[in-house]
Amino acid sequence: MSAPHGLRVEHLDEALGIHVRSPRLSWRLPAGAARQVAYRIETGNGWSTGRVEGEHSLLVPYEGPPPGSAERVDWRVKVWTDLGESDWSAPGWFETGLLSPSDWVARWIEPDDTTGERPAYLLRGEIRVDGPVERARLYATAHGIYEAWLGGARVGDAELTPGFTQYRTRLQVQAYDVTELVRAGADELTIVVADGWYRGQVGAVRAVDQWGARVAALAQLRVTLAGGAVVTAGTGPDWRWATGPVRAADLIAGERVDLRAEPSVWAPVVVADFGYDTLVDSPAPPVRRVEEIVPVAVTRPAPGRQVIDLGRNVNGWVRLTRLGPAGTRLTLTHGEHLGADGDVTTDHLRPDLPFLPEPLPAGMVDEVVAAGRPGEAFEPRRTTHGFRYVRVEGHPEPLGPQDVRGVVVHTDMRRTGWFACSDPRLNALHEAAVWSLRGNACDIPTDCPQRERAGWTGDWQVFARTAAFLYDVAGFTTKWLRDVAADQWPDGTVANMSPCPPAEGRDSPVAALNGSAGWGDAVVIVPWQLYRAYGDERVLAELWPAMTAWLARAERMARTGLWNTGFHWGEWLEPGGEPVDFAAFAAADKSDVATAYLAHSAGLATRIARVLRRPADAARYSALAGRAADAWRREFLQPDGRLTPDTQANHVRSLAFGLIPAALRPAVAARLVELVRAADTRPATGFLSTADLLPVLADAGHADVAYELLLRTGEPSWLGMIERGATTMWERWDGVDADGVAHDSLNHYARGAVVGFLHRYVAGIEPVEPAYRRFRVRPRRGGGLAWAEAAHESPYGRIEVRWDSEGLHVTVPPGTTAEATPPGGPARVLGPGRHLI
Ligand code: RAM
Repeated sequence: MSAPHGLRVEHLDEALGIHVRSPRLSWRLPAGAARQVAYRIETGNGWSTGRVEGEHSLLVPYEGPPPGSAERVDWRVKVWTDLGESDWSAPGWFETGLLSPSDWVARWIEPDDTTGERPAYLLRGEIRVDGPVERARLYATAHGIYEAWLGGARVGDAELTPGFTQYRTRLQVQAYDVTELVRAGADELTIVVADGWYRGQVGAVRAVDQWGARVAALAQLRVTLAGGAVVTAGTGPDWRWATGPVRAADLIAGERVDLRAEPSVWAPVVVADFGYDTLVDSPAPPVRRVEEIVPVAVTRPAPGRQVIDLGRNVNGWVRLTRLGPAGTRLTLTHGEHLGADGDVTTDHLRPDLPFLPEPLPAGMVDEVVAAGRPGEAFEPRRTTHGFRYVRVEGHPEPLGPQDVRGVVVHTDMRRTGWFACSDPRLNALHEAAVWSLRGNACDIPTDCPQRERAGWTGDWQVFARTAAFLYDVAGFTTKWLRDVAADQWPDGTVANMSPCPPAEGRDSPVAALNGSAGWGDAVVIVPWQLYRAYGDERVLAELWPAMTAWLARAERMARTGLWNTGFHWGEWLEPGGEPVDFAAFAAADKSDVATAYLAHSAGLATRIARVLRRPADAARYSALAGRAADAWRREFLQPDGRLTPDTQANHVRSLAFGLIPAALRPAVAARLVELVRAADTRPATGFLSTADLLPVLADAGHADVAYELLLRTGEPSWLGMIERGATTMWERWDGVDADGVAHDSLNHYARGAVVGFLHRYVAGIEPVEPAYRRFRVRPRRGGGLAWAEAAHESPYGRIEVRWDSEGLHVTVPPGTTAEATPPGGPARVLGPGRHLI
């Protein structure tokens, strides 16, 4: 292939319905080329860059005529490289959605339901198309979650649309190519709407009706006929609604379906005026059913109960294809763990919050009544469960693995990172972290897929960097950051979770729990990690107002330089450190954590300001970082290098954030080693510093101790989780205790950030310049490993690293440079191609 390839628009594989008028275009260099010297882009609407000198091949802005609504722009690119002038690439394209409120002729409609029930509603209208269709698009969204059917066919394969955003100000519209589905003549368009996040249970307290007490839908069909005429149709006053087989559907509680039910009487809809101002596109790929799992076992722990075991913990649902005779009522209870009796237990998943009178139900219970029709199946696509096991009650027949599939559901991100080594236990640990990411990327990055399912800022703050190695999370994270910004209070407070349900936000009884250091800092740290991984400057510019508002608040709260006011989660969940008395926990001083984060985030803001060419801001944030670091040192660092508090976390954080003067770093690192030894060579860190524990040890010359910790078994340790059967990472080090009893969530990625050590230290791949344009390959061998390898599909192409008895194998993608350090040898600069050094 002598042409550029892998064309992309923004961070999307399919840029249909975008609202960006100047989308950024990326390509990969022709095979065999090492360096680009110039490029030329041409578009179908007559724009040409001419020959542009330089190496830019990522996120080059389209600067042609601003496209109008529903406009498709084809583009192609050719490059000049060390091989000479290339051919034109195969064409790429992007297509805008409905860009202006005035493009909408469709009206918002609601089912006029006064029963107080929460079924999935069917909303139906007739559309008429006279003449042969050249191109047809459907633009759709809902209050609730929806899917569309045109004629008898499902539109698209996205699930849980329109996705979860801060609906108050941002509601995503999906665009679908329905050219193949629209027929000349009359047809029916049906929108099925269920509660979803909009009206169903959300957040830590599982409040309902957070954005409204009614569901609604908005859909507009735009058909271009063969002659060029455009026909538009959509939801409106002539539509009707009914209920169907889905009697109730809640993302957390579960779904109840009666397959015998015929649609109720069709009644007229109500037209509502929600306007079109909040409608946005999604920079992320949609949620899909991405994989199916064949169960590994079906057991019968008690009469009438069958337990299906998927063999691993996932997010999604099951598809059951044997439902029994008509009238059979099946109850499916999903869980992550089995009790001593071999039956599913969900006790550990019941939210037990200090201000609730009693723990809430765990939810995740589906119910289906069979109609006895041949070929019928149950697949509850309007709920999600975090589960490995399903208890089926009420089935008259024995079930086998052939009757069930586990359906894995998450944002359909591209996989970009892999790791393997000679120790299968580490490979299992890596796999568990990957599955925790997959289990918690359901349109938003969640803390866990079963209990709160909330976009906790702290959790993505600690994991985003590792996630960005494993999957392309650029669009997914950009989308979430827009909600973080939308949720920000006028005083700069960043909400605990985004999208933030009103029940947990500024006007809620728990308002004071928002704005914690380490959590709110996600607004600075996460964009920075995106920039490093993908080279995206626009996301930095877009989030700049939000990050500076956050820093301004912290600066105000840290009047003396020390951030010793406000509520903070602190290090959170150190072994044995769960808050017993929440009031005492909330009142406890966490200024060591908060001040360290202020220094760190202000330091990142300095670097971000430089990227954005804002020298005055860079100077300002550099001074702020310096003041916070000084205040931290005055309060927590003794002249001899002793720290208060004398915890692993404090040592890790201060080393990782560069708070320790160079002369004292060896002493602080040595004390960290002592603390690790005193803890029986085990981690004693919580949420915030676990990811940095092994890296700071390795950076300080204690890679041997880092490896010992990594390979430690028993509790607490990472491999201890694997030994006790974890297939995803646990929220607590004792997620399953020595007696086999489960505690809290068994699917929280936060502690899984340790696999970043596998990528960046064991395999040794780390970006030096954004998007891995220049990257380091510096494996730190140890732990008795005979070999290790990793690959990362970087924006420029695939990086591969392997070390073994032969040496260090490195594959450097076109357009990039590696600084590779072979065992014992000095670093060498490597250009594109394969190397063995
Ligand atoms: C828990 C969540 C989350 C964490 C917060 C502070 O309830 O599961 O992981 O960020 O607390």
